[in-house]
Amino acid sequence: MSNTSESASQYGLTREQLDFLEVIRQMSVEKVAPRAAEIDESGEFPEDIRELFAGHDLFGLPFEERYGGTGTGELMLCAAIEEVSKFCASSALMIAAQDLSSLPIRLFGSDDLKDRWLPKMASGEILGAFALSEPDAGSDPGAMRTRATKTDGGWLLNGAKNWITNSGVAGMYVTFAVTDPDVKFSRGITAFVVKADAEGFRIDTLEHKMGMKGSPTGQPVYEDVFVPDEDVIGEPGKGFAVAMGTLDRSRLGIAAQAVGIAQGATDFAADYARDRIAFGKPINQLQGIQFKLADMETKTAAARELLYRAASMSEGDEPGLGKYSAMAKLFASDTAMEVTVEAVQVLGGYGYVKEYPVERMMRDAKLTQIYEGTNEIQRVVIARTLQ
Ligand code: COS
Repeated sequence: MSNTSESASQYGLTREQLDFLEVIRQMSVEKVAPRAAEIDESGEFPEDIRELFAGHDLFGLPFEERYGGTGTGELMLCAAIEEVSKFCASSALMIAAQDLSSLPIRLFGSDDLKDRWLPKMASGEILGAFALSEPDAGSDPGAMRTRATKTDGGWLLNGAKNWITNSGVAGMYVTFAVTDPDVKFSRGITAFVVKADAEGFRIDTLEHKMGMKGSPTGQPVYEDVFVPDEDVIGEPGKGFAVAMGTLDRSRLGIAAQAVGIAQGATDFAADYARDRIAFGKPINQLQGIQFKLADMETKTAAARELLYRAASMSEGDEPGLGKYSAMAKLFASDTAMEVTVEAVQVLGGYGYVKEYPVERMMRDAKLTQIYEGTNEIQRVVIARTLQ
């Protein structure tokens, strides 16, 4: 039993769900791990992994059974993201991004929107994207400039987004735009579903990133893109709350990714230290290395506990979820960064070269401190609950 399964069972995963988790772990070890370095090196979106996940129902994890999902809840989703992230964080991001991009519809969408989009997303036939950030509005999405103006039967969108995960591979982009520039910005924003093949929509640039290279990040551009009224998510003017309510939950997925990266790096460093001989004995017999490994394991376990506590709150609709998901994301991503830096140190010169996965893990970990709200924003969200 992995430490993920062990903790998840204590937070209420059923026998059946634990078995599913074991299948995901096996699949990650056998099929995902051997592809991770190649995916990182080529920077190409791994269609084979997407098919693998679709075949094993991994895209169904965020969804209820009535929409073709697994109906297994938030904790199972987090545990699954964690298992995959131990071996390839870019691949795990496909699942987290499917959660993020479908949450606006799941939480705020009409029945019609749910019926039209969720089954296709649950099967993995369509990947989604969440287009909130802009070149000049990342931490402060209320300052966005993308506009939607009312027209007959719908809206016309104009503007550009930035740093959007799944750019170019998504079939739909949940897009936030200002619909009422006369009111305080956050009150005049509306959420729309924009189809990838809509006229006037294109992806301009794809970024060359430090890490998470198998996940395409780009800049969607909107030029008079028509979106029919029925593709508005929630009420016009209430889009900011749609974005915030989504992020309150989706940040759990990033925390899970960070816990997975941290555990993957700890496991790899521990295995290495068992085999690597220096001064006539395995380096895991040296206290300098032992203390590093002990701290890595402890911090990762603490991050997991906070994450599972937050994930359990999400299932029971307990108040305070936003605060807990921010705390889980903050703590887990800072842990992933610290732990992966230490893993590189344990491997020494081998840690710094691409033959070993820990330098990739370190680069991937960095993004978890930045996306879905920088850790400074998480501290803002947490601090506001203390005032
Ligand atoms: N859930 C629902 N509604 C929320 C909310 C939440 N968690 N947080 C704020 N709102 C509502 C407020 O109630 C307020 O509504 P009214 O205008 O009707 O009063 C509105 O949203 C604006 O709230 P506020 O004034 O607090 O917004 P701020 O601009 O000060 O922003 C933070 C607050 C910093 C929390 C927000 O801008 C944020 O989360 N930024 C980071 C965004 C992010 O994560 N970007 C990453 C890219 S997405 S991958």
